[in-house]
Amino acid sequence: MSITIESIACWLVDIPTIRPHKLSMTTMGCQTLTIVRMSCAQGVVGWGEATTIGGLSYGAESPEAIKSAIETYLAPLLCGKTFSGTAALAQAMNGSVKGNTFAKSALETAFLDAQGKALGVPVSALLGGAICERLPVLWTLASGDTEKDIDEGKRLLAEGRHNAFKLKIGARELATDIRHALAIGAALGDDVSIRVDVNQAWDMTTAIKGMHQLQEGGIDLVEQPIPLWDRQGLITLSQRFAIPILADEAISTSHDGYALASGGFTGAFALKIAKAGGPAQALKLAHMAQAAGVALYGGTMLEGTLGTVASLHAWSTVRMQWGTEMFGPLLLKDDIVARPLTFSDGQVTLPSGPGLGIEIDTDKLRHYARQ
Ligand code: MUC
Ligand code: MG
Repeated sequence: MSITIESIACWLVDIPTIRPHKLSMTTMGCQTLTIVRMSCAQGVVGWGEATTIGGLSYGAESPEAIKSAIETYLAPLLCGKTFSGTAALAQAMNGSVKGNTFAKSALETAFLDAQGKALGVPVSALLGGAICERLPVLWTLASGDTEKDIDEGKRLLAEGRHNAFKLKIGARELATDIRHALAIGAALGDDVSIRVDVNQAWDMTTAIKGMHQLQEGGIDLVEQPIPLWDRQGLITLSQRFAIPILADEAISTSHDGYALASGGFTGAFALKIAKAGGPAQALKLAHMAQAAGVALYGGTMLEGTLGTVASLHAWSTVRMQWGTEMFGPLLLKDDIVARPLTFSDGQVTLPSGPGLGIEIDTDKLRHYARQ
């Protein structure tokens, strides 16, 4: 069903985090969501979100630049036009705007929400159809303090909310990071999956040493140990160690995935809708990975509920061998939706209902929107 876009509005929404979240390149105390409302013909309204981490410390688009790209370049391209689906929408956007995948992701999400509502079907149905209603979801322990992380992990295990954890390392010297990771692994027990994310902080020499020690210590997975540009290094590490590598910053699109897989990379790809330009675009990388026998993982940019649900609709259509990390809303003190997602037994439930299946709380949107 074709959708005619009439107008697009955009807000920057600042929401504090429940505790400082320490990554190798920044410490987050607040998350900025770029929220999009797409008003379409027949009164249909779609919502989208683009969110990055720590201003410009993770990716090349800041929240302010995302809003500017949408308002100045992308919205004028789309408003007043009719699109049959995400392929037509992407063609229009990519024809005139290079890169800016975060901004495009918010718009593709809003379009899918509108099209789903117009057709009376969930977004997952527009992306191939959900093969599961609940998805595994881990939690990131990243307070920066080993004892605090152990307490947090034990509490979440006791509550049954999560049974797998990711640790953020790379900011401190290797020996300290290894001690930190192995202490948490030992305290939480053998049944709990522990993975680490280095966020590109190591050089190759440190990575070889670090991977060896993490492998010996029983850590399950190492995410993006070296800089994103070092594709050959990632391939070499993946072939040298039994502990699997998860490529995150190194892969955004199916082109990146193809280059890594055809170069001999083994391991897994972290999919993120923002890196690819939207839920439908991220699935192109997923399908490419499936063809190459590379495992999948549902990644987050620590989005609020809107962006998290958009991702979940896409992730529900493929098998995620490494599960997902779609816990973003739980890291935020508040959100802009009427009903929160349900997290229990290490899983999150995909909302039902047309479109994304969520309702925006416009009072909260007004309250948190930057003036
Ligand atoms: C990243 O690099 O994976 C995902 C989970 C988390 O804690 O940080 C993000 C970013
Ligand atoms: Mg990562």
